[in-house]
Amino acid sequence: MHNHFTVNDCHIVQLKKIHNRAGNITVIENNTDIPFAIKRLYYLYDIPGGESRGAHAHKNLEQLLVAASGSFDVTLNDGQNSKTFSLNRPYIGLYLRPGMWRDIGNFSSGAICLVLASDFYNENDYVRNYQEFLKFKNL
Ligand code: T46
Repeated sequence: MHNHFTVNDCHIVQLKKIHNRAGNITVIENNTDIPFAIKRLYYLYDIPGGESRGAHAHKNLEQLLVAASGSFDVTLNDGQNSKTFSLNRPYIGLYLRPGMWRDIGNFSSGAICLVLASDFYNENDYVRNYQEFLKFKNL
């Protein structure tokens, strides 16, 4: 059970940017550019102004979040400390360890939150109640 990580174990990942006169490409390869193998990719988009997402933690899932377009803020909470990261470049990722309560908000108009995940969708991997989250963290 991955319940021991803290917000300080989550960090920004600078992704490769290949530039030419026609624009940029950013590449993310399994286990090379990020520390896990990708099993799933999904993206959040058309987020109405003022809305926020998240408000849950994952027990085992590792993720990389990227603002593929626009910007948003990710607030992580490990039960004791919290940290906010502003994502606003398609070549900057945020690596999330398992066991992080997250709130994602302050989405700019047209923002796209790209998520690379280490596993398939599994509702049993979610902790959606904050009191249960604190129990999961042994707090
Ligand atoms: C996170 C943020 C950035 C599926 O059926 N399959 C999937 O792979 C996913 C991710 C979701 N769903 C269904 C489950 C729910 O009925 O879509 C609905 C919304 O999912 P969720 O509550 O996970 O949505 P968000 O946007 O609050 O959170 C998601 C990720 O789950 C989460 O890990 O960090 O995006």
